Amino acid sequence: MGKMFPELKSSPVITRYRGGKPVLSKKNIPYDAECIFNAGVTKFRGKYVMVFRNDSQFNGISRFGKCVIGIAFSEDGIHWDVQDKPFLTVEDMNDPDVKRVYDPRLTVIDDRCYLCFAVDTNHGVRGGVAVTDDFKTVEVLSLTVPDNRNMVLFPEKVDGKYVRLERPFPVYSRGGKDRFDIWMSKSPDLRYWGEAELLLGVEHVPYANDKIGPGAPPIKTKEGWLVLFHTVDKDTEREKNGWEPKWQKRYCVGVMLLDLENPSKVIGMYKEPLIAPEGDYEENEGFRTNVIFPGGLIAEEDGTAKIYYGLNDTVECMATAKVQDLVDLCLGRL
Ligand code: M1P
Repeated sequence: MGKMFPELKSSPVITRYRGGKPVLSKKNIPYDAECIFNAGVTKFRGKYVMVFRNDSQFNGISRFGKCVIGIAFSEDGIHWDVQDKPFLTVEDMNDPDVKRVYDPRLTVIDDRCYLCFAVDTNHGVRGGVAVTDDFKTVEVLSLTVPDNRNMVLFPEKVDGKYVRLERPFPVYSRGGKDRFDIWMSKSPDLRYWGEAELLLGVEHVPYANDKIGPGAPPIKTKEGWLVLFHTVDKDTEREKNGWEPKWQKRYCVGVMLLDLENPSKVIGMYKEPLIAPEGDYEENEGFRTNVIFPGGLIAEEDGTAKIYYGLNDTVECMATAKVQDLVDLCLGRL
């Protein structure tokens, strides 16, 4: 166990929408729903699109019997029109090995909408890349070997190749426990991936002692690719939390900037959390507690960024900041 970080605070550049209360929760869902969280959000052909994880059929202890990816559309990124049926389910995968689909992310590339998602299989966790043009049919382009997840795509090719961030989770070679990092790989066609390299190690984040992972798909700014990621610190002093008997992890949002031409180069990182769980609602309520899990970052024309995050594996929330402030934090100007 590394050092503990008892006091983590969000950066003052962040404003929680509705004081941190949800933009989407189970009460908005027209079918069986319990936990609505870890959504991917993008703007596609003039509308906001959100794909969200929905766990349902809670067993009363710590497990859910069902998990689907739901879909909602919005004119303003705040009020959501949830579609009557889920967007992607285990059945849609047509693969008896797949047991669960979850944690979707969205990236628009050349007017097509790409989905990254995780699947639990009988043989490990795999990361998927899929494409849709109408949010009715989905074509799965590739699935990684286990264990990998939290994949996000860059919104355009860099130096002629598609680029993704990902979070493999090696166990034997990293001491038999969580110690996971952010990697990058490239592809000529979004099907075949290679040129893998380490982007950011957990040891490079001063307020994490457990693992990190990509969060929202990167957005392009004049000074670099802006990336939100999640960070985890574990404290064995933390006891019962949420609905589970024991939950000792805290998830925060981190922010970094990657070189525009060579995105495997981190050119800046804010040394403190961008968003940390704060207050009773975030620290003590929900299925889990102390979890802020980013999945969407949208840059608006007025320079505002909308940051979407799952809270406590229970609801979906949003915060705002100025894009320039996020860049300045990374570059040590704020
Ligand atoms: O419960 C917190 C999170 O735990 C996992 O995150 P990671 O990828 O860092 O291991 C995932 O199950 C995620 O969905 C969940 O929010």
